Amino acid sequence: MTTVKKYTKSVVENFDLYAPKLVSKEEFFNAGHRACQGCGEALAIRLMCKALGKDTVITNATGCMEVISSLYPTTAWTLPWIHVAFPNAAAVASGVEAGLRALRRKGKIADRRVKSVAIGGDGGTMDIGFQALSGAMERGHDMLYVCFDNEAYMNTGIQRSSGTPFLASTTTAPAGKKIPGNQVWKKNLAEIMVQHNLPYVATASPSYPLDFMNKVKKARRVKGPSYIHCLVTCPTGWRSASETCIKLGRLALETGIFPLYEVENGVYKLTVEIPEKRRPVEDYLKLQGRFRHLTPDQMQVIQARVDLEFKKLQNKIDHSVSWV
Ligand SMILES: Cc1ncc(C[n+]2csc(CCOP(=O)(O)OP(=O)(O)O)c2C)c(N)n1
Repeated sequence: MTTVKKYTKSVVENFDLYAPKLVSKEEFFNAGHRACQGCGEALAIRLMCKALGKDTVITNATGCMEVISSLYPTTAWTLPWIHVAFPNAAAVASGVEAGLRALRRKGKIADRRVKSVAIGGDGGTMDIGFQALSGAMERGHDMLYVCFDNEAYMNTGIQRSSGTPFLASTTTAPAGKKIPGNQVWKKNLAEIMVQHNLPYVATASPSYPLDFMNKVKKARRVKGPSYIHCLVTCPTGWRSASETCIKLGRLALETGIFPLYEVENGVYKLTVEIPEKRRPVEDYLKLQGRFRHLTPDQMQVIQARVDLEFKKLQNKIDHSVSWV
């Protein structure tokens, strides 16, 4: 079993990436947007933009972040930003990248690297935008895709998606007499992206801001396709107190429900230490009204699945081989 690096050691090793004085004070996603109180997604977008810097074009699939950031006649964005339909953010971002390349080749724009970045929610990424995402990644565009996974179609009223956890109550899979919430296990999109042989894939959380920004910077440097799967708290859909936004992200890690790792050219590595004795999943579930109906037996079923998935990840960390 490989030893997991402590976060502090990682900070030391990557000092140039982590040092607060190198974190831009410039804002590219500004205050005054209409996100809910305690929205993890808005916080994550702000951090992502700081890490990306100004030479970036954002393509935003329809969803919460587009709605809250672009109420006519205002905008929270100071980066070039394109709002596109629900299913095609990856397709448009790949077109942006190809267009920039053509203009540079013809000498019509400065010979400077501008990163094309697509963003979408779990519905826009894992369900309806999946075909566009898979195609763009497979074609090998020099672009980054970041999925902000709040685990349901939140913008339109908390409908379940393939990112919704097992047994969470949503408006289209409501816990009641017939069913105890969502009936299927969450899709592992980070793993599906690894299977596209991408040079860089990572999981992230705004509860670990330096780790997240470090990953965005790494992905930005990759010359080719990269993917980051960012778990973000949604107090409205998760029925959680807004002040637990950061705490829930930490509990997701400490329980092993959402480990933070990266996969560089096929090599898996945990980037934030997970306690040797993980916390029980109940610590995470009990803070969220969407799991309020769970019985101790149902929690045990979830615990067993989390233990299994964690073992599978640890196995990949121990045995993965680089393809470069
Ligand atoms: C083709 C199409 N189907 C449905 C919609 C309606 N719609 C807009 S946003 C949205 C939900 C977005 O969910 P998600 O991608 O998870 O992002 P979130 O709002 O949760 O951030 C839906 C269903 C649409 N705009 N276009």
